[in-house]
Amino acid sequence: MSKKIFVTGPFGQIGSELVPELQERHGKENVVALGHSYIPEDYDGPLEQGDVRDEDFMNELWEKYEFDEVYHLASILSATGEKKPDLAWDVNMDGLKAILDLARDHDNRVFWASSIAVFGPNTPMDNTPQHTILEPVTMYGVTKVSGELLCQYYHEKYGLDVRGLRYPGLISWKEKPGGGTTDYSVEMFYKAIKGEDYTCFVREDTRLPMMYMEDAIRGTLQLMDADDESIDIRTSYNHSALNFEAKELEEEIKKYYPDFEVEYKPDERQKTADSWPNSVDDSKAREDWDWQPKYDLEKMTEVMIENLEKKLGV
Ligand code: AKB
Repeated sequence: MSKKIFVTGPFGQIGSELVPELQERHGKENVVALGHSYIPEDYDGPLEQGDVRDEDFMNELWEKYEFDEVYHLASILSATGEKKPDLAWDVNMDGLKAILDLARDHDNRVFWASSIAVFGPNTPMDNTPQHTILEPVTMYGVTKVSGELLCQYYHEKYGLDVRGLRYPGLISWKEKPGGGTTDYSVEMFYKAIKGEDYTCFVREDTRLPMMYMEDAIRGTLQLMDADDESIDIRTSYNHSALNFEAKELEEEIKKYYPDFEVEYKPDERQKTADSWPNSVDDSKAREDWDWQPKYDLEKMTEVMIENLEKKLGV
């Protein structure tokens, strides 16, 4: 059955691939996108422009559309958050609180994007468990841990059906990521395909959990489709697919572009990368709602190159 859906951050890396799937399921007219600064010229569907933190504006939207479900994706990511910590706190926390309040008052279901940024240097680095030490060292991570607890609180206190995923670094060709620590994994593809060398901002032995976007979107919809009784994590689920060292990605890309050269020059983002796990245990997601990734490093590299070559006209 069609639902009225509201999406924040609809034109970001995740939103640009999730919105078409939601439009497919519920009909274009039923998916309302909340644009902020960047709006693609060819966007086709109901569109509003404003700030989630503007209470009057948001109340008007709820009156106008009578939403059933919210996908709250808008967020300042880790690297931008380190440059602008106050902004990251305001956008990530006030934005989430505003959405949770509206959803509670209108009996909506909510999806919220958390991240591996909830983990920190004291967290076990390998196969990081679902329930573990959460002591992040970035403002982004602080907002994600606080946000997870807030979601759980709204579920316990008000019965709000809120669900979330701790996304790893997401790799996609449709829309570039912006302001994250894992952005190098996407940048490397663009440079190789354009025939340019790449200066990577983390060390070559930096290993991080990553995921191809198609897996991330499938996981998101699968989580939202799951029966209420099978969901027993209301903070956010560990969500995992693959992990690699930066050098391993370079080598995989070199199978297609043997002349591709990468120089490793770590900058301040290395500290954030070092504080995140090498790999994440997502067995809870697998048990509760049958999560199963499809893309490994080889397959992801193949489809990234195939699609980016088309996109860039190579
Ligand atoms: C970032 O690098 O900030 C994001 C994330 C892992 O949440 N891609």
